Amino acid sequence: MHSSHDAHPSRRRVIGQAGAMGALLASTPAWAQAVTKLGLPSGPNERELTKAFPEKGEMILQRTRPPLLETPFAVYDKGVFTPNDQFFVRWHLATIPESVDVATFRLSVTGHVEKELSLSLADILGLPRFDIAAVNQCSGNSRGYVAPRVPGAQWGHGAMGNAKWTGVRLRDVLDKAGIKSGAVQVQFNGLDEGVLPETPDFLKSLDIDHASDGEVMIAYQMNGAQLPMLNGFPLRLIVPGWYSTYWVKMLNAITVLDKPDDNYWMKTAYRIPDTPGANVKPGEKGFKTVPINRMVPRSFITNLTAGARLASGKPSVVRGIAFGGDCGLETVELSADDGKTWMPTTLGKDEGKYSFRSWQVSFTPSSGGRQVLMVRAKNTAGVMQPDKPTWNGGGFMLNVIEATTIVVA
Ligand SMILES: Nc1nc2c(c(=O)[nH]1)N[C@H]1C(S)=C(S)[C@@H](COP(=O)(O)O)O[C@H]1N2
Ligand SMILES: [Mo]
Repeated sequence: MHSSHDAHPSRRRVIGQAGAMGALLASTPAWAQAVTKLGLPSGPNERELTKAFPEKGEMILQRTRPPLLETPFAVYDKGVFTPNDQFFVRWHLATIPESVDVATFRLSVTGHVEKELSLSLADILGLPRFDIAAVNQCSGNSRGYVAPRVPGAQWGHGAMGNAKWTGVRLRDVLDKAGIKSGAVQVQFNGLDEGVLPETPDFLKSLDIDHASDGEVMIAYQMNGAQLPMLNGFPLRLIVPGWYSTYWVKMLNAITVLDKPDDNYWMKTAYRIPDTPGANVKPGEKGFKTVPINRMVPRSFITNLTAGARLASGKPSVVRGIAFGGDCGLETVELSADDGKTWMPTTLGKDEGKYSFRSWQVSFTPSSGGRQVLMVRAKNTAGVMQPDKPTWNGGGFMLNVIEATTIVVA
C-alpha cells in the first residue's frame, strides 16, 4: 500500500508540461519519425510513428488535433499492463488544457443531491482508495478492419490498453453529496471543450445503480503513476467492463440527473443497434438503438504477425493476450485448421476479471507452407467471440475471431 502523498500530483511538474503540450497545436506533424502499416483493408493504411507527444513514447499517429494516438501492437506482447507512455489516446474536442493547477483544481458534484460539493484533489486523496485492473478500450477499436468501411477513426487493434487504476469509489463521492430520491443518472464532464461554442460538450452518463456499484472509480493513478495529461490528468472515470467512451478524462464535474440524459453524446453518438451482437446489414434502417455499454470478449496473438515463420515439426510457443469484456475469461483456444478443431491454451496470472490476461500454447506445425492460426476467447458468462465480423454503422464492438497467416518451413 502506498502512502497517499505518493500520489499527490506536483504542481511544478504539471505546469512544466505546458511547453510540450504545445505540440498538440501543431497542424502539420513535421516531427513524425517513421511509418507503420496497419494492414487495413481499405487504405490508406500507412501511419506515421511519432514520439512528439508529452509523456508519450512511440505512438501511431492517427490524428494530431484533437489527438488520436494508437498503441503499436508489439507493445501488447511485453506484458498484460500497457505502459503509460504507450497507452492509446483519444480526444473528441480540440481545446484541451495544457496544464492543470493541482492546488486550485476542483471536482464539483451538483444536481439532484442533498449537498453540492466542490472537492479538491486533497479531498479526493483523503477518501478510501482501491485498485482495479481494467481494460480501457475505445468503442471503435479495430474499426479500420470493418468491411464495408464505416466513417470514424480507422484504428487498428491499438485503441485499447490495460492498466492498474488507483482511485476512489464514485459511490463514496456520491454518498458524501447524498443522492436525492428520484435521481436516475449521473453525468460526467471533463475540462476539454470544443473550439466553437456550438460544438456539444463531451458529456457521458451512467444509470444511478451502475454509478453506485462500488466498482466505478474516480482514478488518480495509472500503473502506479499519476495519469499522463493526455490520459486525463488529474482525475478520470473508470467504468470496468464498459467501453471507454464513458471513461471521462480530466473529470471536473459530476451532475446527478433526475431524468435520462439526452445530450448529443448519449442520444445521438455512441449508439449501437439493439440487435443480437449489435449487428445490422449495411444500409439497413428502422432498427432501435441503445447507448453502447458492456464490452465483449477478444483475444489476440501477440508474438507472431502475418508472414512469421515457424519451423515444421518443431514445437513453437504461440502466445498473446485476451480479455472477457464485462467479466472474466473462461477459455482461450487456438486453431490451426480453419476452426475445425481447437486446442486449449494455458492462461497466465489472473489480475482480475476486467484485466488483460496472457495465454500461451506450444504448437508443432506439421505440414509446410502457409497456415492460418486463429484464436478465440470465451468469457465466464459463456459468450464466445463470433466467426463473422460484427457490422454496424458506427464500426463499434468488433470482436470477430482473429486470424494470422504464418509460413511453416
Ligand atoms: N474528457 C474526455 N474524456 C474522454 C473522451 C473525450 O473526448 N473527452 N473520449 C472518450 C473516449 S471515446 C475514449 S476511447 C477514451 C480514451 O481514453 P485514453 O485517451 O485515456 O486512452 O477517453 C474517453 N474519455
Ligand atoms: Mo472511444
